[in-house]
Amino acid sequence: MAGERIVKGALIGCGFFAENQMRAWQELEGVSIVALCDRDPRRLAHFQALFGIEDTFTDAETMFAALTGSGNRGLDFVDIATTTQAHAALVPLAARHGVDIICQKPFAGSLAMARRLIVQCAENGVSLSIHENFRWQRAVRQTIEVLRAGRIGRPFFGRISYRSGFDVYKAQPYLARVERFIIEDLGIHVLDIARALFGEVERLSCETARVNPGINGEDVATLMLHHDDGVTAVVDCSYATRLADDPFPQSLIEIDGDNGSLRLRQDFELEIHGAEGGCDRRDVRPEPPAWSEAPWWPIQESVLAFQADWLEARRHGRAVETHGEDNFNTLALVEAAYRAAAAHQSVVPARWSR
Ligand code: NAD
Ligand code: 89Y
Repeated sequence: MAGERIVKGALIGCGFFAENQMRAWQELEGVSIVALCDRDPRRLAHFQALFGIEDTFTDAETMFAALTGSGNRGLDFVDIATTTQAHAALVPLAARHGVDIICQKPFAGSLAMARRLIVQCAENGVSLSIHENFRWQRAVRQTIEVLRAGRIGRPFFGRISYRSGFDVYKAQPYLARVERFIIEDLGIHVLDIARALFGEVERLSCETARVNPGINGEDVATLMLHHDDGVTAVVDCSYATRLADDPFPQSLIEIDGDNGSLRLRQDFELEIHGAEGGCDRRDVRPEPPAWSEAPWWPIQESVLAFQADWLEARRHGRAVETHGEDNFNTLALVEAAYRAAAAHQSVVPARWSR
């Protein structure tokens, strides 16, 4: 890395989750966030003080004009950490200014908008990466790697379960107001894990419920996926589950294959059961960064891992796993889940094609 040019980025959206992204950028070598943007001057000032970054803007257009183009200070990428409503304006703006783009989930707000933004990035020759971090949690990643290495043969059944009663509305009050809650906010990550494990989905069905009367959307969802390769997977999510030992924010995973089974348990133990009996047990607990705080360890660790991979991918001229086109297929599962829940029927999800 010695002698390599520092990659310069700007962060748009100085909110709750962006703090993790900023801490991760500051921990990584060879990258520097040189400017901050938030339309709320108080949040901007808070981040400026917290991270010691001088250049701040309340308007993204002004920021790009100041930092890009000939004779300017230079910008390689933008990290968009706003909520979804801002993507439709910010992604094309960044693409027009020729900078690579990282954008938070849930991307774009609709499949039609996602398609438009993906095409605009391609036409402007900039990369689009979606900050889809759950598949980068150490426990989840190790499960993916053991499966991909063929340790249990061909999988035929999976269950990815995320059940908690953690008060997510405290730090993210907008989650109580949205009409679409758990599938779009959280299920999207779990569906992305399902794709990372078992590939694309041919059809799915879904049932939802709202248990908490104080919110507008669904806080429970149970999905059944039929994957192209024949795997049947159950994805179940809940923010209405009361447990003395709440696993937030862990995804627990069960996979049965024709040559063994995997079990990712709540105590961060990954069991690899062989066809001949016997079981290897791996400790896959998070190795969280120093700035990480309970219970967010697995997520904060995965933010650092995702951003480290993005940087590595950029150095080697490859795309990250969750590039725009890839994430379109995760978004398509979210859309299909809401359609399936409304119709009480199984639905064939859309799939990316040009
Ligand atoms: P937030 O409301 O706390 O922060 C968003 C910030 O963006 C606000 O400060 C707002 O003023 C700013 N903003 C909005 N539009 C803007 C614009 N056009 N220009 C400049 N600034 C603008 O939200 P949050 O809880 O931090 O969530 C942000 C995103 O992160 C959401 O999409 C959420 O789903 C996602 N998120 C992801 C994870 C994960 O693990 N990947 C976890 C939590 C949240
Ligand atoms: O917004 C959500 C996410 O992406 O991960 C967990 C979360 O913060 C609450 O569901």
